This record gives sequence, structure tokens and C-alpha cells, in this order.
Amino acid sequence: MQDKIDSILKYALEKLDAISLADDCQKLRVELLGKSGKVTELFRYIKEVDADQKQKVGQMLNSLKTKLDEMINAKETFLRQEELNKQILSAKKIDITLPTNAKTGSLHPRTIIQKQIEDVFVSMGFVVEDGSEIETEYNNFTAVNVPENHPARDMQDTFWLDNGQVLKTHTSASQNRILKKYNPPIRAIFPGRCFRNENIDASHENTFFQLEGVIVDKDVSVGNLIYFMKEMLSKIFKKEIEVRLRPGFFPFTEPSFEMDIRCPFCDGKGCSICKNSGWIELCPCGIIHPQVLRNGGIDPEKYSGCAFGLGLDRMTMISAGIDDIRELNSGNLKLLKQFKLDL
Ligand code: FA5
Repeated sequence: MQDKIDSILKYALEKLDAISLADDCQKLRVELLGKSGKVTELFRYIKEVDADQKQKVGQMLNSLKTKLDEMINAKETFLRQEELNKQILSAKKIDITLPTNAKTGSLHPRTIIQKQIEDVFVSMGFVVEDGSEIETEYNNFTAVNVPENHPARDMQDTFWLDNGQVLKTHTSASQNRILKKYNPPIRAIFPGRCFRNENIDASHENTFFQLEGVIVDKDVSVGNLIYFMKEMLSKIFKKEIEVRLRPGFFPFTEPSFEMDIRCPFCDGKGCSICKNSGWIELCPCGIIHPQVLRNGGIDPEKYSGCAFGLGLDRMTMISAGIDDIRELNSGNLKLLKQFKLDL
């Protein structure tokens, strides 16, 4: 009996060694342990064995059965895991030679408008400057003539940092650095992200964008301001745009104005975009206060300047016909993807 058991074990080992598919383990199990398998056949011999040997032979065959079962199971588990690994790997395989069908992203409408405005100003001899989002109290307020304890500092509800600096509340915070950097004549625009501790509604965000411009030269007047703004607006809206000035107040400009544009959508007849008034409020502007020039190292006796602070979100909303500023930060791709850069 021992010989027979040994020869079945040897056979099973050789077979298992040669098997490379998990399903073949099942076939071997049937061949050895199935109803008419080799081991089952051996069990039939028990009745022919002497009575005093029956128990011993039975134990030998049972342990052979258990051993074979374990060997086949181990090999089957190993092969099944290997097959699974191959499936996972082949699913993850990337063929870098295939053409890509990945969808590319698109520019945000505000970025599109910013680039268009930058292009127009650059074509008129302006440099485009960058500004920091964290500013000193001096740059954000003092340099632009907002004195200590002046209500203007409360007017712009500010995010103050622990170190006494601020999240820039307006792009005017870059004026001083730019005035110091360039000698007149200066023509510069500087777009940037601004932050105010505002209650959010359809026209106010706590994080928004402005695009500021300064012109400093001999005898700069409101006429220069109107000229450059009209040029920019006409290029953006692709038609002549009429503007008007209303009195305003800013500590950094004197006089200060609010510039409105004749509604480019209804040509002033009245529509939903201009709320039937025929005019759209565009941006504050004015003649740079002499103290601001002085703070920037420029002699106000020799030079004068004008400045404007365009709300980029507002300009984007006007151009794209969006009536709620929150849409711009919403990540609503359906809306945002409608706008294409036309360079
Ligand atoms: C200023 O920030 C001035 N520094 C602008 C300026 C520059 C005036 C140079 C004169 C000379 P104001 O707070 O009005 O001004 O903001 C300018 C524009 O930024 C607004 O017309 C508006 O379009 C936009 N703006 C201001 N606050 C918000 C806000 N919370 N959300 C979205 N846009 C805003």
C-alpha cells in the first residue's frame, strides 16, 4: 500500500509542477480525489485488507487524501492570484504611442478678458506689472494717501494678517512700487487678485480681481484718461463706446470720478444688462493725488498722473452677459466653457 501511496504522491507532484492554469488544478483534483479518482480507488482496497490492518490503511489513505487536497489547493490559490495580477496589470497598461483623446481645459472668462485688455494696453505702450497678494499696510493704505484712522481704512473691510500685513484690498496697493520703479513718463497696468471681508451677493465677492492703470507724464489730464479708456473699450466691444464721468471720492485721486459706459448691448436704449438706464457703471478713476506722486518719488510740480481701478469681474460680467459674480467662482463648466479666447 505504501508503494501505491508513494507513487500517487510522486505523480501528483509532477503533475502540479507542470500545471500553469488554475482550472487544471480542478482537473487533477477530480483525477485523484473524484468519485473514480486514483485515491478513491485505493479506498476500495480497504475491504480486502486484513482486519487488524484496516484502521492503519484507512489512516494512511486519509492522510494521503488530506495532503493531496492541500497541495492542489495551494497551487490553485497561487495560480488564481497570478492570473488576477495579470488582469489588473493589463487593464492598467498605458500605450503611450496611441493618439490622445484627452480633453484639454479652457481659460476662465475673466482670464480671457484680462488678456484682451492687457493686449490693448500693451499696444498703446503700457507695461503690464504684477503685484503681491500680501501687502504691507504702508503700500495698501498709507502710500496711497489713506491716513491713519481715516474712515477709508474701515470702508475697505480688510483681512489683516497677524504680522500686521494685509491681503491686498485693491490693486492701488501696487501704485507706490510702480511709481518708484519707473521714471516718468509711466504707462503701466497691473491686474491682481484682491480680498475684502465682504458679505457676498450677486455683485460682491470676498475674492475678486481688479485691473489698475496709471499714466504719469507732464500735463496729464482727465482727457488722457478718457482717451485710453475709450480706446480699450472700443477694442474689447469692437465698436465706439461713449463714456461719462460722475463725481466720486478716493483719497488717492483728486478729483475722483466714477466712469460709466453707454450700454454696448442696447446702445443706450435700455435693456436688462443696463437695467434700462442706458448706462453701465464701469470703474472709478481720477487724477493722482500729489501726495501719492510724492510718496512714489515723483515731483508733482513737474508731473501729473491719472489712474483707474477697473473691476475685472465686473468687466467680464458685462462682456459675457453674466449677471451674478458668484458664477465666476462657481466652477460651473457649462457656463465657463462658453467663452473662447479670441487673440
Ligand atoms: C478701488 O478699489 C480703488 N482702488 C479704485 C481706483 C483706482 C480709484 C485708481 C481711483 C484710482 P472700488 O472699491 O470702487 O475702488 O473698487 C473698484 C472696482 O473693483 C469696483 O468698481 C468693482 O468693480 C470692483 N470691486 C470692488 N469691490 C468688489 C467686490 N467685493 N467684489 C467684486 N468686485 C469688487
